[in-house]
Amino acid sequence: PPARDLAVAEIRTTIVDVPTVRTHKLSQTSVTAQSYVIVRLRLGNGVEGIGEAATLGGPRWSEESVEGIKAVIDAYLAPALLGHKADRFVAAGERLDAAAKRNNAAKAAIETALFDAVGRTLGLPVAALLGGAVRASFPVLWTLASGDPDQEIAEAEAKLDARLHRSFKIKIGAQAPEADLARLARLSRALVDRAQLIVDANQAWDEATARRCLPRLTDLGIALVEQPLPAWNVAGMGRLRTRDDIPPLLADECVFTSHDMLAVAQDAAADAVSLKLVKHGGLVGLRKVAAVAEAAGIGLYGGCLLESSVGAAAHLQAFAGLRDLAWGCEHFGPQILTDDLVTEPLRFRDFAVHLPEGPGLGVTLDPDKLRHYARS
Ligand code: MUC
Ligand code: MG
Repeated sequence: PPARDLAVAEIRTTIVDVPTVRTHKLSQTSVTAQSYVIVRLRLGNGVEGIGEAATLGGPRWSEESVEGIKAVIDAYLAPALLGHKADRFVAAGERLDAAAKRNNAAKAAIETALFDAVGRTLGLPVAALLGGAVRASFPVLWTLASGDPDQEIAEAEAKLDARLHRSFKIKIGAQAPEADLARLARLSRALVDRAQLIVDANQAWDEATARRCLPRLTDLGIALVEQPLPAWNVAGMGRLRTRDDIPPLLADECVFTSHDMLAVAQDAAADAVSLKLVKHGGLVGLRKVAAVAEAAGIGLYGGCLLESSVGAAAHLQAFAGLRDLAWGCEHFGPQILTDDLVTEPLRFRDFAVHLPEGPGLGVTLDPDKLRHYARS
């Protein structure tokens, strides 16, 4: 029957720019709008699936930009999947890898759209296609990243009062270590009794700086430190972890592939890993990285790249099936945008973000919003 025609018939890509409610500053860049590539993938049965590739400040957080992602999908990845049966996810991954090296965010957006389209066809959530959900809500943190501690304390207070977030990730590395330590001391004094505080250096420190500053973060009550060293210095992260006066370490930019994850495990270089579709090339890849981490006793953290509700829903569908998401998640992205791209945004309540219900990703693209934010 035509409803079962799962062949990929058409793949369309659109670059969108959505303003953020405030400037978001990290070590290597600063953004006032988030840019995504939205993928719409139509099957032979007429069902459309959607996916999103997020970036952060152009090709600065990683090497992919929305312009590059769109070009690679249009010229190489989409042609490789036309006619392919959408429910053959692993075979689709092989085709995408044969068509282009790396380009993980681009591949993740297409693979997400495959999962959404198949889920919609079968009337099943994507989580069910991945083995089934073990949770429907996720503790979610908020990132403080204006760089102005007065503003940051006020922002955190508002989030606490609204019962939206009680864990905060502070972005450091845009200024000298001593200035960041002074800022962190202020934030810790104001918040540490009522909230969990973690820090993300986005690779800003060298090993000597990390050796000097990390014990001070322990004194300030910082619960976790993300990617203090450059992504290449996995051995350095391992050396830092032999000390007992530093907070636990979270691997982010040093883990893209499952091979990267294995190297981090072999060097005992992290206590936890941040899982992101843009790094792992899709939901299948994310589950592979998670499996290697689990095998090594490394905790799982649900990472983000400030996705809209489209990309955030895809992550939640994948996170829903992980046995233990010890460190919660950070899919606050929809809340930092001035507007969303879906008809019904994700629900944030009681310090958690909730798995949307319904088939596929559980969210529906709003065509008017897509048109409005599309780059001309
Ligand atoms: C990153 O490096 O973790 C995620 C949250 C945030 O504020 O920045 C991103 C990227
Ligand atoms: Mg990070």
